[in-house]
Formats: sequence, structure tokens, C-alpha cells
Amino acid sequence: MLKEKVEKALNEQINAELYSAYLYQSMAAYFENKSLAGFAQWMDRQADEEMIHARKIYDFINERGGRVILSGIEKPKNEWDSNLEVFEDSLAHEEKITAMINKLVSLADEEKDYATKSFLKWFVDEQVEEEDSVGEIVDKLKLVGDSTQGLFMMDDKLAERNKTN
Ligand code: OFO
Repeated sequence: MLKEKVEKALNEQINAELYSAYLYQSMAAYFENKSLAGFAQWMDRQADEEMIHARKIYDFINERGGRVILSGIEKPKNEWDSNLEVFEDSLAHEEKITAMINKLVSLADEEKDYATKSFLKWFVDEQVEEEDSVGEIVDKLKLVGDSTQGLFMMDDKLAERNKTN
């Protein structure tokens, strides 16, 4: 049985993951509008992954006999000044999510809820990967600078991301 405090924090994490999906979908729409199909596709996949993150927590709460409570999802940002700014925002967002996951792990520890702590291990590892992949794109966009050719090359590369990664 889940303790109330842990259940509440896990529900908040579902909301954060759904917001992540919403934010990345908004970023995808921004790139679609700029005809950067590869960037848009990458963000689409990112949004799909966030829905999976939310679903994992949803299922876990139910498995532990808890109650999922969905709440309102904040309106995401819709405009950015540059492609780089989109990915910088994405990186800052992932760092915020990492901090939330870390707080959840600490709470599970304090509450001696070792099943939740073990469940969260997947998210701890996932955040390392998320920060790394977004950080790499930020670095590349900085290198590309104002080069249109470089940007199109990146767009082609990012289009390679498929449904499963
Ligand atoms: Fe982007 O990892 Fe979930 O939120």
C-alpha cells in the first residue's frame, strides 16, 4: 500500500511527465512551422516518450493499490527566438525533472518505501540519458551557428529518430 505522501508526489510526477509531453509537442509544432521536419520528428518522439513515462507511473500507482488523480496541465510555451533556445529550454526542463525524480527518491527513502525507490531507479537512469541527448543537440546547435547547411544536416540526422528510441 502506498503512503499518502508518496502517492501525492507520484501523482505530481504524472502531471510533470504529461506537461513534458505537452511542452515537447509544442516544440514539435514550432519546428513543423519552420519546415524543419527532422527537428519536429525528434520532438514528436520525445513527446511520445513522455507519455510512456506518465503511463509507467500511472500503472505503478495502480499496482500498489494507490489512487491516480489527474490534474490540470499547464499551458506550454509556444514561441522561441531560435532553434538553440528551444533546446536550451528543453535541457533546463530535463534538469528540473531530474531534480523532481531525485526528490521522489529521497522521499521514498525517508518513508522506507523501497518498492517505490526501486521503481524510480529506471527514471534516474532515464534522466541521465535524456540530459545527455538534449545536451548534445545544444552543443551541436552552438557549433552550427548561422550555417544553413549545418542546420539542414542536423535536420536530416534528427529525422532518423524513430518510434522506439
Ligand atoms: Fe524527459 O523525461 Fe520524463 O519528463
